Amino acid sequence: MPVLELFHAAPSYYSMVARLALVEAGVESTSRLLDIHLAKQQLSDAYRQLNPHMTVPTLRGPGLLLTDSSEILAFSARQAGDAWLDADASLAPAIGQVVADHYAISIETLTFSKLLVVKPLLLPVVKRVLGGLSRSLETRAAQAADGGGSLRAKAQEDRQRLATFTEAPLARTLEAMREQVQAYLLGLPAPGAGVGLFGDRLSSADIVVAVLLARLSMAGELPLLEREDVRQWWQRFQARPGFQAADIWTRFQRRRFVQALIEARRTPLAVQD
Ligand SMILES: N[C@@H](CCC(=O)N[C@@H](CS)C(=O)NCC(=O)O)C(=O)O
Repeated sequence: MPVLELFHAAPSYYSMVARLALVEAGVESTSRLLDIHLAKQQLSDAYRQLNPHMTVPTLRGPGLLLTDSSEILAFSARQAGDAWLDADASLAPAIGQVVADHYAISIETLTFSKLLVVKPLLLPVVKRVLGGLSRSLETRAAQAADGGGSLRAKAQEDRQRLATFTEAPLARTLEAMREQVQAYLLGLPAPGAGVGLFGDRLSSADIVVAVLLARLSMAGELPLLEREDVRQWWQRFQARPGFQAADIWTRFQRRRFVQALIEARRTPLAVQD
């Protein structure tokens, strides 16, 4: 298969879903790092042409453009074929349900409500950044040659984010997120001794649950995982070579964060052909 390019950011949750899916499915891709935090390269016009949501990840190849991690996950499952249990028609609906329920969890709300409960002094900074972002996106939208629909939608998303963190007490928001995640984890299948949550092979469910547990670990929320069987599966999963190769963060790595920003800025035009 010709080389695919993965546009992603090192610490980004949904980039991790894409990286892990591709690696575990044995699909090779070339890394194109973006600085989504400081330089905000995802908002550039060049990247917007590629992915109108202005989010990472994006997977591009000849005749292929996937702009959402769930699409990259489904693509990986197709590439994996019988190597993943998604190919088993009797298991596919249950696997699909675990994946869909995962995507119903707002990882961003979980991560940020936790961060802001622990560090409340960051709230004014978050408000200022989100307020500034939505204003500058609106300004660009008004001048955009293409009508600026995607920029306006992004500005609206940023206003919605702001509302999430300001309209309800943060501790209550965090509590609601914890309840949702806890219920999700309790609803997972009972893994046996095999590599996968659903049996002796991996599936899309393993990918999303592994990245979710990595994020819980990073946020100091792993105690939400009360089940011993899933804990054991998680221990085994972290020892997989693919877990290392996909660079799944279980803690915040300051030095890697900075390195990835530098690397991303060295290749600012990587989006273009
Ligand atoms: N539904 C999208 C969500 C992607 C997403 O929210 N990515 C975050 C990073 S984890 C992002 O790009 N944030 C930058 C921004 O929204 O400006 C997917 O699954 O790919």
